Parts: sequence; structure tokens; C-alpha cells
Amino acid sequence: MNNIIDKILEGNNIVLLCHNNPDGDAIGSTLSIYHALKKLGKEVEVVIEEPPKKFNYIKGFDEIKKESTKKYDIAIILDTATKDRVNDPSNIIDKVGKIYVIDHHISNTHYGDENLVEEYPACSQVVYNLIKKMNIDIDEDIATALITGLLTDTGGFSHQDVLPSTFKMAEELSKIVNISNIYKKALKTITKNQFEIKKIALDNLEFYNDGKIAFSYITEEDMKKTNVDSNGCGILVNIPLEIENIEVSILARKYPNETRISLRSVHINVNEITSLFGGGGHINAAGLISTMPYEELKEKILKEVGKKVNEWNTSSK
Ligand SMILES: [Mn+2]
Repeated sequence: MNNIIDKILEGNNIVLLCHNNPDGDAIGSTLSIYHALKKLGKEVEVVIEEPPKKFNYIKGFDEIKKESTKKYDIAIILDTATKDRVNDPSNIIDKVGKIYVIDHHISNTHYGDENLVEEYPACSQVVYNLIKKMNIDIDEDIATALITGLLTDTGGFSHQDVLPSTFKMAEELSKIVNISNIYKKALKTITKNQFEIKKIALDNLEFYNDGKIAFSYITEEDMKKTNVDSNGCGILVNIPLEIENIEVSILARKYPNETRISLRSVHINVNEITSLFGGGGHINAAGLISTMPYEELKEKILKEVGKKVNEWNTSSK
């Protein structure tokens, strides 16, 4: 960690980037380090195409640039496992001096000049450790950004990968910000449009393997009709996890030329499944993009997920 701190401190003109379809952890980890570096007097900019508006309560949200032609010495890329997933419409990373990667995905390919990749439930926890190590005072703005990342990536501390140190971090942040209020904004509020697309996804829901696998889909048409972008659809895959005995929830987003699939699991490693199809992610949350014909893809994924679910059932009995 010391290495990357020294390298970051050498930079003066820094750009912060995160992944496509940015979620709460992408925005939270990016804006927390944004405030931290500004405190050190660095010139910092955040470039994210279409950050989800629901996170506009985090200070600095309104300063996010959609694109930039500026030249920077350093790009710090947060929460992004692979180079092709970087949310970078202006191709900043092709022109920048150095690329430093800060991430928590086990599938990270270490594509930076320096890589701080540690297995934590949220990238925001990696950033928290970094900020502490840099002796930067965590104020309300930093704390709001960090807790947003932590809450959203852990599903409100409900995922299997939450660590004792995650609660310690939350405990410290709870002295600075009101976590309940942020919880409500980050996790418990959806728009009317999201509610409409949720109804469609629930209508399309099917069950497999004795009700242990839930599969649903939405089409690009549905997204247009309800005016919800792919970001806004992020909530859909989690809904079936509320059902008793569900092991895996799968949501497909159908586009004319490709299908995007998200998987969530209670126990099994879905990252191993998405890896077979060129995707990635975490043990309990992973995704992939495929150009395979939809029905064929659906069948193959259900087969792989089914195998894992059966294996887990036999081994856990
Ligand atoms: Mn994350």
C-alpha cells in the first residue's frame, strides 16, 4: 500500500475514473478519494459518464465531469476489474501518464502501473484503509461517500463477504454521519419508473431446480418504455433473493445484438460461472455480456448454475 501512496502523492493533476454502469460503490469510492486528495491540495477531477442521480446527496456529485479532453499525470481507477470496463468515454487512459488501480474484485487483471487490489466487500473499504494510512482526516463528505459504497456493495451488510473490519469501519463512520438516513437514500428508495420495470421483471420470473434458481429477463424495449437505464435495472436481480430457499437469482437484459446477465447467489460462487463466459465479479455477485443467441445462452447458464447448485446441495447435507 505504501508504494501506491508514494506514487499518488507524486501526481498533481489527477483524474479519477470508475466502471461502466457505476453503482454506489463506484461513485462512493471515487468521490471519497476525490475529497481526500483535494484536502492534500491536489488538482483532481472525476470523470464519469452518467453517474446515477440517486447518489446526488454525496458532496462532489455535481462536480463530476461527463467527459474531459484535459491531460492528466495520473489516472486512478476505482472499483473496476478490467481495463475494458473502465467508464472512459473520452479515452483518458490512452493519454494519461500513469494508471493506478484500486479495487476489491478477485477477478481484477492488474492492468495498472500500480495495483492496490484487496479482497474486501467494497472498494470503499480499500479506499478507507488507504485514506487512514495517508493520515487524512475523514470528514462528513468523505464519510458520506465511503458509507454509501459500503452499504450498496454489501446490500446493507447482508452479504456473506462482510468482515468484522467492515463493521469497525461502519462504527467509525457512524460517529461522523447518520448511517440510517444514508441507508434509506442508497438502498430503500426506488423511482416510480424503477417500480414499473420491477413489475415487468416479476411478471417474467421463472423458477428452476426445485425453486432454488430464479430467472427473469427484461428487454431493451422494456427499459425504453419505462424510461429506466441499465443502471436503474441494478435492483432487479436482487428481488428474488427474498424468496425462501432461493440459491441463485439470474437476470438477463436483452439487447438486439447481445445479452447482459447478472447473477446473485446466497452461497455458491457465481464468479466461477461468469468466468466461463468471459465475465467476472465476486463470489455472490457476478455478470457477463454475451453475443450468443439468447435461448442458447440461457440454457447454458441455467445448466452451469444448476450443476453448482446441485453440487452445493449434496456437499452441504
Ligand atoms: Mn464494488
